Amino acid sequence: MAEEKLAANEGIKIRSNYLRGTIAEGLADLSTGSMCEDDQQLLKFHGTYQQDDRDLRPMRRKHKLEKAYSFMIRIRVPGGVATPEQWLETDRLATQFANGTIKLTTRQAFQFHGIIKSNLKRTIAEINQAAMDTIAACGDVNRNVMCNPNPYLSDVHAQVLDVSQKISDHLTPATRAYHELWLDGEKVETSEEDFEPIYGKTYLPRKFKITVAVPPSNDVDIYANCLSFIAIVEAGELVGFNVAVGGGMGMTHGDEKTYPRTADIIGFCTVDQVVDVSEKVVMVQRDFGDRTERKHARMKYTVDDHGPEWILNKLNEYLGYELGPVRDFVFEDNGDRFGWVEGENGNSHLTLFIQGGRVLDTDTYPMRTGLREIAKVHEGDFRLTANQNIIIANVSPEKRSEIEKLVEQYGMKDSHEKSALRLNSIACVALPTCGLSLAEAERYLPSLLGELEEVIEEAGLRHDAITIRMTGCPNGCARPYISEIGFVGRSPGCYNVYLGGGFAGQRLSKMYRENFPGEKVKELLGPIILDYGKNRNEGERFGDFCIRAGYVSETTEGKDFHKNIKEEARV
Ligand code: SRM
Ligand code: SF4
Repeated sequence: MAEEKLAANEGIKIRSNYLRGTIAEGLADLSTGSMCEDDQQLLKFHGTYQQDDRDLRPMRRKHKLEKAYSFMIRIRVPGGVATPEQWLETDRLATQFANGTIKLTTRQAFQFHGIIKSNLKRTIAEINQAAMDTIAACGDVNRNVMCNPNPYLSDVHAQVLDVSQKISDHLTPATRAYHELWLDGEKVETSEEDFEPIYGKTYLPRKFKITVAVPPSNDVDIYANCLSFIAIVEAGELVGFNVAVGGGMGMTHGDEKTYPRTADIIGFCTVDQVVDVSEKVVMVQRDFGDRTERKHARMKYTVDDHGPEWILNKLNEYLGYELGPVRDFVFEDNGDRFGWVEGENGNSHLTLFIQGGRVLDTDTYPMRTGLREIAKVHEGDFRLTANQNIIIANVSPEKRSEIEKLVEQYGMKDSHEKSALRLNSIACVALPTCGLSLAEAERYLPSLLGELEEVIEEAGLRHDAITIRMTGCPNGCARPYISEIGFVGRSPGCYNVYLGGGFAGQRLSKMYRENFPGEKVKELLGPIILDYGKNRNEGERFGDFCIRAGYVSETTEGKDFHKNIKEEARV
């Protein structure tokens, strides 16, 4: 296709010489805190975003200063597993170069915010020295591969984690640009010397996301990913994976051609086939994804444009063999299990609730210090969950009391003694760092939850899990459209309110109110929560109840998301 018809980013990729662009020159120019626009796009493939502190914009504008530019760095943590040494290094770098906090993301990764340009190279180099990396944490490539951190099924989990790491390694870009730019690797002089065997020069049309789940837990939200593998365990043995394609969340307010979509399960593959299947699905998207319109370039639109059956046939053709028929499985929920649980190997695992995934110290809650002290003595590992929480995993019986003491000393003992509503909440970063946010999320959801908890108590629902998620814009980074209550930033202080998502993340929600003031949400949702407390059927979930009681109609597929919205929703 002629270059002029392609989306602008395609040209940037083609001209970049495998993601180099003029990044080296831009980093050396310290007369400005920013990078040129093309390099900002390329930097994403290296795991970093240029941002500016939006709280400071008015003041900087008033004083005619350049925006307060800094960089966000995303560290890939395939399967969400980090060693105590990696935790300690992450913690050190957060103090030395970032804003003193660590963000645990909704894709089991670490993020730093507030790194200034002159520290960018050193920070990325030191992340790599800690045996972690940032390549392909962002950009038009496969991102951090998520994996169920369920400690109940540790034998199967170990195998599944191994699978997800293999997928991650196999799909990591091959370009030597990353080593050259950040790790002082040998310089490649001509583009002929570099290569990308899977992606080619133009990489993918858009970001690509993979996850691996172990039923009955869907805590990695397979329905929101481009490609997912659902572990099938028969007679205690991992026999293979169901393959799901075409999930995604992002959309644009007011543009009904964009919509969130839940993935379709199209077949089954064996454990030996899984890496090959990932590669070939990526190649189908590489070859058939829309490169002319970035808003229509995700795998979910490729699946909808051609149909799941066509995708399956094309995939079988690329594979040279056929996927098997889908096997039975059941997902019960997409949340985390808090507190201590015993593993199969006699060790135990402690899941702690981290509000909004933000690891920081406050005057009343020195959580970051506590986790640092735990990392100093911990002999197991840390597992990041896709719900932005943390598991102190694989604690031996001998070590458990030492860890328990530290947990108590730093005030984390009751981290999970919160309402089940709060424990099942997720908020994206939003303000002040995210350049796309239209409203607050991480900084606002905790207080909104406090208001809703008053009604929850009144309804006697303190221990009843309801999933609730908030994002500052419609991009959906906290996967709000598959939660039972979703808030999506529309304008400062106002949110689209969605109800009716599936408790296991299996069904999209429906808009209940558009551009609704956050301060009136308790008034809006209070009566529904009370109605649910009184009139729900045995075992009925909040999302299902909202549909049965007629508050919203059911969304059956992505293309249906903007349909059948009640008139009063728009008032
Ligand atoms: Fe996201 C863009 C943060 C998970 C959909 N996301 C962004 C950016 C980089 C804003 C930007 O482009 O300038 C945000 C940086 C904010 C900041 O200051 O840190 C951002 N996304 C996040 C994180 C950190 C949210 C969090 O609070 O945890 C998550 C990082 C995950 C990771 O470790 O890789 C994060 N983003 C997601 C998810 C959830 C998921 O993947 O399971 C989604 C929805 C699923 C999907 O991809 O469809 C998601 N982010 C987006 C989109 C919309 C994409 C689309 O199809 O339209 C954008 C905007 C874009 O790509 O143009 C976006
Ligand atoms: Fe930013 Fe929007 Fe993602 Fe929130 S959902 S982090 S506001 S892009």
